[in-house]
Amino acid sequence: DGGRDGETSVVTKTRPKTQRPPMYKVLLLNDDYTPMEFVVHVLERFFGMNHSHAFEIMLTVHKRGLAVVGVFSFEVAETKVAQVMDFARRHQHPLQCTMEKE
Ligand code: NFA
Repeated sequence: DGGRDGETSVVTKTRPKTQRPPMYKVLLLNDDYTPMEFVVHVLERFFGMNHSHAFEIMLTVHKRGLAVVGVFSFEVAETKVAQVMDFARRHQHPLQCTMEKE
């Protein structure tokens, strides 16, 4: 839709809509039982955070109930959630990790 180009003095440019893949937020949820050190370890191990950043995010989850720990493509987010859930289960901690479309 080039508008009225050629008809009047109004000129518009068409810009093809570039498609970006949907992104997914990975959320970590607070609970009363998972040790703080375990959560810090999870954030370092699966989300590549350094110790002080991991500690900061862990405290945010602890205080606010949840936090976004990363934003990824569907496949990567799905893998992170599965890895965290499996790791927590193997260590018998109730830690919950979920994802939602951004
Ligand atoms: N609330 C947990 C505790 O006091 C710590 C925790 C933080 C658990 C973040 C889950 C997520 N031990």
